[in-house]
Amino acid sequence: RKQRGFTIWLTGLSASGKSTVATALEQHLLHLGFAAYRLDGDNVRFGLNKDLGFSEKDRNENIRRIAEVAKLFADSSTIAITSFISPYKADRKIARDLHATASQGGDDSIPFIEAYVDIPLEVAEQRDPKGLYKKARAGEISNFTGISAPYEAPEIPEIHLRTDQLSVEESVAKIMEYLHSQKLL
Ligand code: GGZ
Repeated sequence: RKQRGFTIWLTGLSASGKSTVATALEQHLLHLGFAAYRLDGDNVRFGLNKDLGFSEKDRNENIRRIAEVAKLFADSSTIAITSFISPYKADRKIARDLHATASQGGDDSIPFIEAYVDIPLEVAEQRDPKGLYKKARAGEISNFTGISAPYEAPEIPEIHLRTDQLSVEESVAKIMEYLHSQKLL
């Protein structure tokens, strides 16, 4: 049977490990011969979404566009892996509902898998690889997620990754287990 596309939607705080897990998962899938493509800040926020900042409204639009693009990739039988904070529950629901809507000509919905990349805020703040939490605490960055802007954690994500307790390989293995259990691979 031909591989079906789907979207793996990673959500979590800055410095939670989203990009690291997304990159490792993409590599793993590519090595197995699956078509996979990662959408992240580097290839979306500097291009398609370079007109958007970090206000609530701009984040709403950021996530809406990313969801549309992920759906297009998935519709082309690629495994789309998105790696954005996506802090608002309502936005993640919009992304999910969009995938549930039948695609052009098809009657099938596209699977949408939410993976919560979960670490305590304190750990993210200790990691602070780019010094952004420090700047946010000092008031040099406004609307910073977890400090001066909300992060609404998923209540029932398909996959829950405690990345402060799991290695990158263990996180990838946990995602792979889920995908196999759902017969997505
Ligand atoms: C949160 C910010 C902010 C503010 C810049 N709040 O750790 P990073 O640097 O590499 O990842 C963060 C990234 C978040 O962009 P997203 O597109 O994922 O956010 S959202 O889904 O909420 O639209 C961080 C950097 O951008 N960054 N300012 N104020 N993160």
